[in-house]
Formats: sequence, C-alpha cells, structure tokens
Amino acid sequence: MTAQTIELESQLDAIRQEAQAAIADTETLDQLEQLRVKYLGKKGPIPQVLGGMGKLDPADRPRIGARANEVKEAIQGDLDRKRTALQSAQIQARLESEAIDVTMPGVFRPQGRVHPLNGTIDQVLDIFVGMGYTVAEGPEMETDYYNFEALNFLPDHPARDMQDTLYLPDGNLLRTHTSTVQIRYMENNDPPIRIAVPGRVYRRDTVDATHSAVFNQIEILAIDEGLTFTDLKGTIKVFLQEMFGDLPIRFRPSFFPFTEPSAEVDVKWKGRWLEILGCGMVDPNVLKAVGYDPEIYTGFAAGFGVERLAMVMHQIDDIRRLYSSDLRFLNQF
Ligand code: 2U9
Repeated sequence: MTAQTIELESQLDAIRQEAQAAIADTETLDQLEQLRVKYLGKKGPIPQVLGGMGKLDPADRPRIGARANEVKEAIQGDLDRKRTALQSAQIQARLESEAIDVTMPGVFRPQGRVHPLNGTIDQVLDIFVGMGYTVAEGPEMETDYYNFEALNFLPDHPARDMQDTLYLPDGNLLRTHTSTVQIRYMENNDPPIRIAVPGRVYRRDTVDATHSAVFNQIEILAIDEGLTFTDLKGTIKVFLQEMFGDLPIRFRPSFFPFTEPSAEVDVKWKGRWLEILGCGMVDPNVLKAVGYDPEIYTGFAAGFGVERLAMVMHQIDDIRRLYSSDLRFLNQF
C-alpha cells in the first residue's frame, strides 16, 4: 500500500468523522438537508477524493472505491437515522404542546334562568293554551281608534282619564292595554275566537312601589254563539285554580267601557282578599265596531297586570325590583 493510498483512506475517514459529528449536532430538518447536500452532493468531498485515484497504484483503487462507498453509506445511514429522530421529536413536541389536561377545572359560566315576569307570562299562557286559546300579539304604537274608539271609550268619557298615555307627534299613541290586538284580530278573523294576548303597555302614571308607566298585561278574549257569564266564571275559576290552587274566589261588580256587565275577581289567600283580575261580557258596541252581529255572537274577556300577579305569587314588595336586573333579587327565582 502506498503512502497516497493511506492518505486517501485517512481523508475518507476524516470526512466520515466530520459528517458524523455535524449530523449529531443538527437540530432541524432544514440543517440536515443542508448537510446531505454538503457531504453527499455532486460537489461534495467524496467525489473530490475519488478524483485523486488516478495517482494510485491500480491494485489499490478497488480498495479506495469500496472504502468511499462504505463512507457514503455510513453518512447516508446517519442522515436517515437523524431524520427519523428529528421527525419523531417534532411530532412529540406537537403532541405535548397540543395536549389537553382533562383534569383542569373548566371555565365557569353561571347558569341563566327565566325572569320572574317571563316565568309568570309562560305559566299563564300555558294554562290558556291548555284550554284551547291561541296566543296573539300586536304593535305597541297604536291609533286612537284601536286603543279607545273601537273599545267603546267615547271621545270625552272620563274613562279615558284613567288611561292617559304618551302621545307621539304624528297623533299616534303608546297603547294603554293589549285590547288593541283583540280588535285587530277580530277584524281579520271570523268567530269562534279564543285568544290570549300578552304584551307591554304604557300609562301616564307616577312610578312608585305598585305603579310603573310601562308594564305587562295578559288579556283573553272568547267570542262564539251562546257564550254566557257562566262560561266566563268557569274559565276564570279553572285559570285561578291552576295558578293558585283551590283557594276561595269572589266576583265583585265593576266598570270597564269594553265589557258589560264587568267584574273584578279576588282570591282569598292567608286570610286576605287579593285583587287579581278584571273581566266581563264583551260590550255589544265593541262587537259592532268589528262587524260582528251582537244578536248572534256573545263573548267574554279578562285582563290582568303581569307584574301585579308576579308580585302576589312571589310576595315581591316593590314593582321596581322586577326591572332592576339585580342578580341578588333575580337569583331567588
Ligand atoms: C276586547 C273586549 C274586551 C279586556 C279586559 C279587563 C277587564 C281588566 C285591567 C286589569 C288590571 C288591566 O292591567 S290592568 O290595568 N283589565 O280589568 N280587561 S276585561 O277586555 C276586552 C278586551 C278586548 C275586544
């Protein structure tokens, strides 16, 4: 073996060692690819060494060729192993960074609940829907005709004073009761009719513990052939029984422009009579206003304030609590 052969062999060993160390130090797949090009590319050190083979004793050439191949394969083997190692480290790092700790406490989201006013509305409507009524709704801005005239409020009748309201610049007004919806419904539907109407209403009222200038009502209306005051009493009795249980009730005579006769209904609870609702037989003038023949059709209606009902049922002392959004109050329901 000549000194030149020994020199080339040691050059190949040096390349192998340098490449091995460089590959071991690599931290990324990009760097690794650069090393592959550097050590195994066409312009790499091995072809250069092989270029010097011409000066060798021909008998030594196969030995150097074989050695060059060994070094190439060893470097290729190092590159492959390193690539696999870097790839699995990458996957492992991703798995770790994206891991979910199922034992960590969740984000606390407080449970919402139904507002006592909406709860009361739902309860009432459920009872009437159970008796075959349909829920109807309508606009809060109204005309004098739907709010007063069609409901038999004469132009200068003192009953209008009790329901003074907010008038808009264009002559419209904010409805003082949901009865406007029954008029609209009757204009568009033929009897028999059974509807329950929930909604917001407005009055010119000074706010105190029991009054609000904006409040909610529910009214019912039934029109058919042959309906009598007995049907009204039976309907009210069933409703109050479902709402309050089997407590004593009483009807007291009253006056509303849109019903004749009219009554107010009280429930006896803990030794006291609580005023709950107003009702009556629909005035023939109201039936005429919507084009129903009062000789054929009769009907009854009832109405109450939702806030007042909720206050009685939940023993709430001030109507303003229902509008305050105070969670210390609302969380009790
Ligand atoms: C039509 C005909 C008749 C609805 C009725 C009452 C009696 C009543 C008040 C109770 C307290 C309203 O919230 S409150 O101020 N309502 O007492 N409402 S009869 O009668 C009607 C409705 C529509 C077409």
